[in-house]
Order: sequence, then C-alpha cells, then structure tokens
Amino acid sequence: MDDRCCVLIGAPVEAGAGRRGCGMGPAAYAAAGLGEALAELGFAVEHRGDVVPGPLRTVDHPNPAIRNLAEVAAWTAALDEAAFAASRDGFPIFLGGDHSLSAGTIAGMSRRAAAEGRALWVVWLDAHPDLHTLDSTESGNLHGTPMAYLTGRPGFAGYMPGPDVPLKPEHVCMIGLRSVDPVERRALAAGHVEVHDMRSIDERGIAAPLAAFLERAAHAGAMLHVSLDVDFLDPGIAPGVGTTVPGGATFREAHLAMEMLRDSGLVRSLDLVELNPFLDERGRTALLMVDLAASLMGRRILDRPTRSS
Ligand code: 5AB
Ligand code: MN
Ligand code: MN
Ligand code: MN
Repeated sequence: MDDRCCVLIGAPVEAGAGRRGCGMGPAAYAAAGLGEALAELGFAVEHRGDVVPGPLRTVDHPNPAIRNLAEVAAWTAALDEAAFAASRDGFPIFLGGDHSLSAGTIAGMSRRAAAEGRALWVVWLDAHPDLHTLDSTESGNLHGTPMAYLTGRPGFAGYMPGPDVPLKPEHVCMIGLRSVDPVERRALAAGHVEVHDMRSIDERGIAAPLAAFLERAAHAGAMLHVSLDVDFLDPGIAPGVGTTVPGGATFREAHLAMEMLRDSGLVRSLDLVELNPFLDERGRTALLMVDLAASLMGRRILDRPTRSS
C-alpha cells in the first residue's frame, strides 16, 4: 500500500435514504475541491470514478417497510470489492452516497485487514448508531442498518452478500449519538460497542474518550476506518443532510477529532456519507466535509484556506 496515494471512489448510493439527493454527493465533493486539497497536501490522487452496482437480484423480505433491498445488496457487494481492491493501492476515500454504502466499504476494509493479519477497528461519527436489522427497521430506510450488518447481527443472511469478516463490536467506537431508537438502545446496552453520546461529549469533551479508544486500538495493532456521517455535525454548520438532528458536533470538536485521528497514524480509509447537495446551502456542507477530510489527511487548522460564503 502506497500511503502517499489517495484513491477517490464515488459511491452515489441513495437507495438507502428516505429521500433523493445523496447521489449527487461525489460531484459536490469534486466541486468543493477535495481532489485539489489532497494534492496540496502532497498526495498522489487517483480518481477511480463511481462504483457501478451489479445486476439486481430481487429479494422479498417479510418486513413490508423495507425499501430498495435489492439495490442496497447490489451496492454492498460492489463496494465491498472496490474497497478491498483500492486499499491495496492507497488510502481510499469513499464519497457517498447514503450511509448504507458503509455496509460494503467497511466489509471490504475488514477483509483487507484480515489479509494483512490484523483486525479492522472503526470510528463511527454519527447522530445515529445505524443498528437496525432488516426485521427491526420501521422506516425501512436501509441507511439505518449498516452497523447491524457489519457486526453480524442476525437476519441479513440470504438478503445481503456478507460480511465475510464481521466486525467485533468492541472494535467499534461511536461518537456523537443523539437519536437512538428503542431497539438500537437495547442492542447497545446488551453489546460491547464503545459509545460516547452527545451527553457524554458535553460532559467530558471529545478528546479524552477518543484518545482512550485510539490508545486501545494502537495497542492492538489495529487498522482503523473512519465513517463520517454529515449528521454527526450540528445542522447549523452542516445543513446539507436529510436527517438533521439538533445538538451535533461543533466545528472545533469535529476538527479536533480529525486531527487526533490523523495523529494516531492508524487510519487507513474514510467514508464521507449522507451529504445531500440538494438540501445544502451554497455548498457549505460539502466544503466543511472537504475541510474535515483534509484535516484527517494532515492539514493543520491554521493552513485552512480562508473563504467567504
Ligand atoms: B443515518 C432511523 N433510526 O432507522 C431509521 O443517517 C434513522 O445513516 C436512521 O445515520 C438514520 O430510519 C440513518 C430513525
Ligand atoms: Mn449514519
Ligand atoms: Mn446519521
Ligand atoms: Mn441520514
């Protein structure tokens, strides 16, 4: 793996979200200057274009609420392959697309880690835990399910392609939660996922819990993946998302988290998910996501370009 090479992979999935628009995400990141920002940091940037999902295999599920299961399954299989392949060549950044895409990207990265004799650990930055199973989802929007799929919760077999190497819940750290459904709450209470909800961030700050998780990951020789959902951020600074939840991370908290992740030296891949350019205001959410990605890749806050909106 060439760690000075960044591989940009478009994943214009919107089949998992409750409304249209996330499919425009990859184009918005390009317009917001992601490629240029990475090149300025000294990376060789490879634009691999958009992943193309395979043929749909129509699958009926007894839960009548579920929408677009065949599409999401096809995207998951294609992104799993794309992630496994790209992570051999460089640092993949997956440009969403709704959060159902992480079912594929993280499964592929987990296979990559296993191929290198390591385990994949995940930092999940989101207002939501996305821990619904196909049986428990009430909205039927599959962007609410990838973490259940990835951690091997029951009921996905026969409907979804994998995952070949499930994540261990104790290798997952969720930060920013503030909208958790009762079924998800029970799953979190019974499981071993590390959770720092907004209440705990307000009380303790973001640095101490993240540092502790990163130390645990470093000690274990982990390969780390970061999954950044736009709704982790406060809707006041990041309005371009379908699922706004008040009380999100501030500009400073989000940048600090990115810088700490960078400093850990453990991060090997990144998802940028849930940007909905159709709902954005003059590109400000896309620009902020590019800023955060640049921080994760090594740009210091003082070197940010100054802009006016
Ligand atoms: B996102 C909700 N739990 O299942 C559901 O934005 C929201 O990827 C899911 O985190 C949010 O529909 C999915 C109510
Ligand atoms: Mn999410
Ligand atoms: Mn979310
Ligand atoms: Mn969402």
